[in-house]
Amino acid sequence: MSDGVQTEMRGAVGVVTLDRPKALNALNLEMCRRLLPQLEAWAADPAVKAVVVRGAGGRAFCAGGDVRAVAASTVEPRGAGPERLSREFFRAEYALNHRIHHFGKPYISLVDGICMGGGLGLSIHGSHRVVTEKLVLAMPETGIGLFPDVGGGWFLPRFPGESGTYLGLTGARCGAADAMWLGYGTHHVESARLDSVLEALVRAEWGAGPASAVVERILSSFHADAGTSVLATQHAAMDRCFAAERVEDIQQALEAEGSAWAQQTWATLVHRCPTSLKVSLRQLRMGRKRDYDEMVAVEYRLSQSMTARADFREGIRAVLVDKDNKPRWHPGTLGDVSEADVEACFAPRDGDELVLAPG
Ligand code: QUE
Repeated sequence: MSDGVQTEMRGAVGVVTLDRPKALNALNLEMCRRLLPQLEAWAADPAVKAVVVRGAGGRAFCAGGDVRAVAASTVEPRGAGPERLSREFFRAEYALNHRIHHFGKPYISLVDGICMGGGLGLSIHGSHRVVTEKLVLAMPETGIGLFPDVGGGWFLPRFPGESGTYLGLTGARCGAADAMWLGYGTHHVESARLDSVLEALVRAEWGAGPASAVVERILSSFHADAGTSVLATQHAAMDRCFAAERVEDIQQALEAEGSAWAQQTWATLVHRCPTSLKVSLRQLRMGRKRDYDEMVAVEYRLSQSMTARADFREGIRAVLVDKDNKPRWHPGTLGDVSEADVEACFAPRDGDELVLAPG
């Protein structure tokens, strides 16, 4: 059995295929637990020059984490196992992201189709991301009562201007040209040519020089212009509206902006979880000044406090179970989310902190 993920060596390339196509390759605990030791082994093996990660099924790279299973586990009767899933899953997922972040060899994601949330965690921390015309990229967590995790507190503030604040709060979807503009995509290649990209990496002569130079040369030879980014055209308005320190002020700035983009964005924010919005903005501002490893520890605290809230189960119900897309949030308005409520979500967890090996 593949346990949702296949791994194999091809030439000097370790190949990972995320293989849960019916769930759009959403990452579950078993997949994280298989991948982490495999990456450890490949990092330590001098015969491995590079790693390639891709999704099976042709529709998605990875739709996110298996949040449905996590939500189900928070309502099951307390016993020996399932109620621990929230703890075990986020620990395993963030440890995997951390391993990729510090991998040290070329780690190339072939991002062909849907890539959301946990899919960014599997790709953005590596060295290269090849995106295609099928890319749909988003951090949609504020729509299910969570927050942009898997390092979002670190990578979103490092996108151009306030684009990361915009993406993290609204969950807006981007295409390939946007992904290139953000710096998420390092190369843009037609979907139909991805097998040839992998083949070229597998056949490469690695020699004695740096493997990264070989990877760069190969990926560049397949690269084609991705066209005009929609995000880029909204850049100035995004910077004007999303620079504020309070979500209420962002909404007010969008009202004052008045454009069709601003009206749409305002309408999107109104449907997001109010507690998620306030928690996420604080997380994103915190991440401006902290390094990646520090933000992972913060995000682990948030993963535990946010998945324990009723809004998370309600978000999963509305978006993934009943699919009515009409979540009823509590509190239901920004004004009813107090500073103390937000602060409490960030509180250190006695005996349950995530401590990962430094760099
Ligand atoms: C926010 C999320 C996720 C999401 C939708 C959100 C997420 C996730 C999935 C998802 C989608 C389709 C599937 C599946 C999972 O949707 O993390 O198994 O078939 O995994 O608004 O964070």
